[in-house]
Amino acid sequence: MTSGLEPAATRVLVSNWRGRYTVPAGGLYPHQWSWDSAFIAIGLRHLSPRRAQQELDSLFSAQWADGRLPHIVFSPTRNDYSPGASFWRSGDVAGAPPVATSGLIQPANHAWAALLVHQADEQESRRRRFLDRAYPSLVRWHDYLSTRRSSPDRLAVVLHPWESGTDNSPLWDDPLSRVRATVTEIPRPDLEHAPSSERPSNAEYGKYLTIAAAYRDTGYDDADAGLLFRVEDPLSTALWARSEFALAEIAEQVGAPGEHHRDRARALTMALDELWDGELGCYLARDLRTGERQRHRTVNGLAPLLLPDLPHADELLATLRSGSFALGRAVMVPSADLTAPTFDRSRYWRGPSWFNIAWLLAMALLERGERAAARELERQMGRLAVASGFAEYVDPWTGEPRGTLSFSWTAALALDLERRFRDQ
Ligand code: 2M8
Repeated sequence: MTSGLEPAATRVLVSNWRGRYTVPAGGLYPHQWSWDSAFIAIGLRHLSPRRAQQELDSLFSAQWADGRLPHIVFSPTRNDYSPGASFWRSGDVAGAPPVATSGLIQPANHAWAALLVHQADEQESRRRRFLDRAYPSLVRWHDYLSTRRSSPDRLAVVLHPWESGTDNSPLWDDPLSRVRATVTEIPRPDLEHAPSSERPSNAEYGKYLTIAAAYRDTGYDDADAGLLFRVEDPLSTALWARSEFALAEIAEQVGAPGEHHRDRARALTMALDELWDGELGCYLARDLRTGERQRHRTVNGLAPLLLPDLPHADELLATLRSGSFALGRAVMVPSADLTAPTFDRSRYWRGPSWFNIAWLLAMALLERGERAAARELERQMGRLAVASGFAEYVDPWTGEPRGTLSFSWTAALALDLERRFRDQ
């Protein structure tokens, strides 16, 4: 057990709480983010199951009529984040909620989070009818993914690097190289909260805004043939599959049939084979505009370890332990291949180690019977979370803090993992 973790993590989560949801960080990210909220709820459930429910309820209340859960739900009181509500113009779209949101999505970890929140206090969850409310939202969300965001090979598709959650991963370099930035005004309020060497570049931001504006200008039409970015992502596919397994359990809790969710989860697991690269020993992303696989080992490609009956699990575990990710030797798990020319130890999703990824891989290792390795990740997460001031990410060799501090999912997930080991 890391001394001081629980009170310090609690302070972060309390100070980032905004009455119905938690901001990822007070300065850099002053709104509600989709996959952050799910990770945050997983930790918050230990402190207040009720707040954890509210966190997810708040996100679900911003669901679009087509079923999408937006990647950002904007606070009306803050306009110091870019691109903000006036860029996304969700109010112009039929079927968008009354509150301003972005039109993008993020990886689907929500059903998994909802199940864990329910399990934290089943009585309180039943009393407040939490799953009865969450279930229909989650069904519509997963139906949106399956009807609007599946590739012909039935893999999860991202229409923007921001949708992957791993914004400037090397996986997106080649698809981005084909995008000509037409947006020239690039506000960077983020650089007031983190050094530019730890954030995506201006060139990347120009392309991010161009791709987002093109999508917005179609009225957020997922099927539009002119969209500038369309890529199959193994992380989004793996989290969606994992959440389908959870949704099967939620369905059964509310008296609905669950088997078709399990079938979908198994189908997604099988579909991932399209992205397997035996030579690199990792799952890859594939650009649907060119058909090219993106030959980079990244944590996106390790995420399928979360799925049962994964055909290449042993090879993937070997990759995790190899020099590329150096499990047990590096600090937590570097976000990208330590040996690749694209590796950058400070810059966001191109090398630094992130706490949500360490948590996901610790879950996978635990479930695969690799308890000692999971335990080591738990120890590192607890120690580094406190020592770094709950950094957003850390240097993968020294553990030095990078990005912003007092970051909510760092606090939530370090706390969750510690509780799991403590309670066993
Ligand atoms: C980062 O992404 C946002 C855009 O969505 C940004 O850079 O401004 C990513 O790390 C993403 O995964 C995360 O959800 C978000 C908020 O923590 O920040």
